[in-house]
Amino acid sequence: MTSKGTAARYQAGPPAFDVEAVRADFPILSRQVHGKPLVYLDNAATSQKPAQVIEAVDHYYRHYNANIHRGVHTLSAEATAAYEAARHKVRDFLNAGSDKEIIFVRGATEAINLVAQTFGRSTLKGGDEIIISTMEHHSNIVPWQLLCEQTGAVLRVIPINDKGELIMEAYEKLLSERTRIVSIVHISNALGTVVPVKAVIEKAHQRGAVVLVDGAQAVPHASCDVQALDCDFYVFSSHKLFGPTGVGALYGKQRLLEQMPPYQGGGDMIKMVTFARTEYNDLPYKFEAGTPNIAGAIGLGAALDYVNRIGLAAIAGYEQDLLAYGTAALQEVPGLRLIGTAPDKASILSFVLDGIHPHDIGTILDHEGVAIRTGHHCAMPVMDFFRVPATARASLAFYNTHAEIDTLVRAVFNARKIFAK
Ligand code: C6P
Repeated sequence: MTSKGTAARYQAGPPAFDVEAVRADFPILSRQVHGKPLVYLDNAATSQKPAQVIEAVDHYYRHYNANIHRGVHTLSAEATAAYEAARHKVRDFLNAGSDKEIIFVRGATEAINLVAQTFGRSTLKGGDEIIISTMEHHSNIVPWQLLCEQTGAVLRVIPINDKGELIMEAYEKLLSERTRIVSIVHISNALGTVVPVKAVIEKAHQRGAVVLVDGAQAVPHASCDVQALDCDFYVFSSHKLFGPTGVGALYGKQRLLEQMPPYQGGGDMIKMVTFARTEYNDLPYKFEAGTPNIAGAIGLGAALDYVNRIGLAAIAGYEQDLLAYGTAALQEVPGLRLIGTAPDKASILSFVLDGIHPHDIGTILDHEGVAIRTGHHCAMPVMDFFRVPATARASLAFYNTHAEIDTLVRAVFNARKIFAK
C-alpha cells in the first residue's frame, strides 16, 4: 500500500502530540466493529466524546438536574450557574465581546434559520441580494431560499474553481449596493477548503452588507476570533466539537441582536406578558424561548475545556500532519481522485474511485471497521460542480492516527480488488 514513493513524499510533522493519551479519553475508540478495531473517520458528521464530556452530562443529571432561570431552590441555582458558565466558555472560545452575544441554539442549522427569519425577514425587501457560495452545506442554502421566497430577495452564488477554492474575483463582481447579507462557510464539509473569510467579510462590509460565517466544520480544527474576523454572525454545533448533540451556539454582534425581533415566543424570552402587550427579555434570553438543552450546554462547556487543555494550535498541527500523510497515501491508489485539493485545507479527504460507487466503498470499509461517510454530504451543488453523484469522505480528528490512515488506505485497495474481479 503506502509504497516507497509515498514515504519519500511524506515528511514527518510535529511529533509533540501524544495521540495515545488523547485516545484514552475517548471510551468509544476502544470498541470493535465487525470484529475489527473501530477506525472512526466520520468526524465531520459528528465527533466522538471524551469521558470528561460524558461525565459532565452524567454529573448534571445525577446531582443537580433542574430547570434554569426559574427556581429559587439550590438545584435550580446550580443548574443556572453551570448553564451560564458554559455560555461564558463559548464567549471565551470565540473571543466575543460579551455573554449577551452568545445564544444557545440546537445547532448550526437552527442558528442560520434564526438569523434568516429574524434579521433577514425584518430587514430585506424585494430586489435585495443574499450571497452564498457553491460549497455551502444545505443548511446554509435552504434558509436563504426560504427567505427569498418570503421577501422577494434574490440569491447569488459565488463560483468555485477545480481545486474547490472560492473565486474571489467573481465574489467581488457579485457584490453591489443591493447586497444585504453574505453567508459563507468557514471550512467546507464536502471539500475541506478553508475559505479566506476575513477577506470575504472585509469586502462585504465595504458594501454595507452583514456577514454570517458557518463555522460548523471550523471550530473543531482552528481557533476562531469573531472580533478579529469582524463577522456579524458566527454559528457552530457542539456535536462536531466533541460535545453533545442538540446544542450549538450563535454569536451575533450585540447591536444587531438588539435590533432583531425574537425568533420564537415562549418561556424565558419574556420579561412581562399581558394579553395586550408582551415585553421581551434582554439579550441573550430574548432568543432562547422555552427550556433549553441544559445538559447539552453544560456538556459543550466541558468539551471546550477539553479542547482548550490540548490547545487548538497543537490540534491543528497534528491534524495537518495526518492530512498530508493521508493525502499522499490515498494518491497511491490507482483510479482514485481526490475531490477538494485546495492548498489551504482542513482534515477532510473526499474521493471517488473509478468503477466503484462511493456507497459500495463505504460498505466494504465498514466491514474492516472503518467508518467513513458516503453520499452528497448535504452539499449537492458541490457534487454537481465536480460532476459526481457522491463521494467517499474520510474526515479526521485529533484522536486519529497514522496507523488508522494505513488501515483506511489498505481497505480502499481491498475495495478496488473486490470490484476488479
Ligand atoms: N454537516 C456532515 O456530515 P447541524 O446538522 O446543524 O449540526 O450542522 C449543519 C451543518 C452546517 N454547516 C456545515 C458546514 C456542516 O458541515 C453541517 C453539518 C455534517 O458534513 C452533517 S450533514
